[in-house]
Amino acid sequence: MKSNLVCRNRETVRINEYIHMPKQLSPAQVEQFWNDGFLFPVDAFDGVQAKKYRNLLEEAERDHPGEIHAEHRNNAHYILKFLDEIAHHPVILDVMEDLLGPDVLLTGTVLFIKEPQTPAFVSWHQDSTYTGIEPKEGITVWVALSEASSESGCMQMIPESHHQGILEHHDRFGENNILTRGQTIEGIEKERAVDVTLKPGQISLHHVRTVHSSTPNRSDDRRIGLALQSFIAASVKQTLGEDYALSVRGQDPFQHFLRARRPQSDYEPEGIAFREAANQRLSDILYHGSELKRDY
Ligand SMILES: O=C(O)CCC(=O)C(=O)O
Repeated sequence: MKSNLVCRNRETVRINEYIHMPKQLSPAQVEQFWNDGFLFPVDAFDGVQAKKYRNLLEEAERDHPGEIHAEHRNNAHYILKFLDEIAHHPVILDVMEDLLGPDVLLTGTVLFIKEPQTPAFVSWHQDSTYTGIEPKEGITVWVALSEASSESGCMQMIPESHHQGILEHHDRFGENNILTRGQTIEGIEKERAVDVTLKPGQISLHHVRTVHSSTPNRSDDRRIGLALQSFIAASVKQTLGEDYALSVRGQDPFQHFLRARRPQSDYEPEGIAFREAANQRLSDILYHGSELKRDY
């Protein structure tokens, strides 16, 4: 089963390569992604543009703290046009098409912000453990809006860990653990971990079964990332109720997800209401079977 999945991925890539060359990645990068389960850095936009996006985000945090803050971090791209623009960035979508094929959906976004010199961390986990997607195939793109370094608490990945199925996770709900359930895989060989360092405007990609984590921010700047979480091929299903997704590239011939709404302007009432509805569905999915529940 495990090797079938892997072979199928590689086969899919080879078929894509045969029909058309990758649009953005080199064939070596495509191979590296499927072998390792992650790839970085890829340049999406330059540092000047990244600073503009960061300024817009910090303006939103300052002027609309009820909408954008650490506990209200999910799916802000449904109410802010610049986040919707990042989610539809042509370089990012070309990269997703290179890896997932012509029909691509995006199921959501999460703002992962760690304040300077704070203990917030993310425990070792696989993204698709509680998301209900089947098969557990897809890619998270993490967009750096500030420097992600070893000091500022960048993500760490375990190479080739996506070749396994879902490992056992224990819900820890740790105080400084900013993952929803504080879900944790024990016994990771940390010496094999690779630091995913990024400059503002660069992205990393990881498979939704790749084991990863991140440590506290010990730097004097904020560590700001937008996780596009996750991109899936249109054939992937949601098995824990119904969820929304954006059709971001190609067609959506299967319609396994409800069609999400894009913002026409920032903070429009329809957008705010839609985000609340989407976040409620997301919360029902992520906390399925859990006795405890957090606000994010
Ligand atoms: O931003 C972080 O530190 C962790 C993000 C993460 O786990 C993810 O994007 O899947």
